Amino acid sequence: MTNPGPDIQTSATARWETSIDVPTIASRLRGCKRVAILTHAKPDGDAIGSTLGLARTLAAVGVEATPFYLPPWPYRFDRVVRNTPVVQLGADDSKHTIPWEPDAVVVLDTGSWSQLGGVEHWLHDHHEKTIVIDHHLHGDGDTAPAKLIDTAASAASEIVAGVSVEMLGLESAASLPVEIAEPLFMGIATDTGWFRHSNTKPSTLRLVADLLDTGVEHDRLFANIEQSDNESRLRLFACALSSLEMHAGSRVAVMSLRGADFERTDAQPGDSGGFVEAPLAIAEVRVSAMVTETDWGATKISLRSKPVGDEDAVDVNAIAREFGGGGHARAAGLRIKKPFHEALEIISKALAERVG
Ligand SMILES: [Mn+2]
Repeated sequence: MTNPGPDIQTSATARWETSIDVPTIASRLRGCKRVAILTHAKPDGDAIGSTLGLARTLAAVGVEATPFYLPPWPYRFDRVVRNTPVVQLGADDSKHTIPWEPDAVVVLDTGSWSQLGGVEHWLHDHHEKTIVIDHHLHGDGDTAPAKLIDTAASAASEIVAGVSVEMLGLESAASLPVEIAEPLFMGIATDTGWFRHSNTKPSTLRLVADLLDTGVEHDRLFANIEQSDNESRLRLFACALSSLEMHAGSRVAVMSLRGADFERTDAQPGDSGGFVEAPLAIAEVRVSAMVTETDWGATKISLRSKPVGDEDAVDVNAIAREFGGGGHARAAGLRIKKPFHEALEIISKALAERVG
């Protein structure tokens, strides 16, 4: 941190806990002229869905709001953006600046400095104006004085749905305009694995039913988002599958991708997203890891887990945190600042020890 401010580490607001409620957020944002909306680097469906949903809600009440996205941008979400003005920040500039002075800054779907790298210095300068809305178990409390953290929410989009209903003075999400409901549905659908993961609660499905009432075309969204791969991605998937190694009596599955695999298949860095789920299809597998070589001197690792028989799912968030990463109990990620082969050995050994 460059400028944490006086006593920020010891003050109550520096803890990762809620310090603002939905009505207060709604009234604060309603009083703004311009709002900057940020989310984590490499935005996923929930990051994009929650930011678009909030931006369109603010636009509906006459507040100018722009989402800014740290790279890389996942092309499969292009259609959902429609005509909402968004800014994709460039990849080559590690220190980004929002080109105008906002009255408030809202950070969605993260509250971790490690996921906000490109805008960290700018956020430090706008600390007092920042509101974090997130559903992750862990984050950095000093990212904002105002935080709304609901770890029971399936997605940040679920929390934003409440903010939208409040801001528009509606009785329920069933009355939202469809252009607001659509990205929020997308955020919840993608963060729950299309309503399969453990974060799918009865309350999630009730909200989703309300969002569908607005006219969201869920089958078209599914096709646009999940069935829009290019050929390179499928060929890269073949590379990942053929790299599969099993450890700890088939309780741990590890796949890996080298830089050369991306070159050979003409795939882009973001193209391996979701591959890590595939080995969970094997009955015995408790934990699946996807180990990816990068060209920036570190090795990227995604972890997933599932319950098997009467055994609970392994807490992969706890394992990721040992290496400075994090995420959710069944979906987490980390980086090891070692060359590929070394990192592959370290994580394979660590998983075999903890899951074996
Ligand atoms: Mn999320």
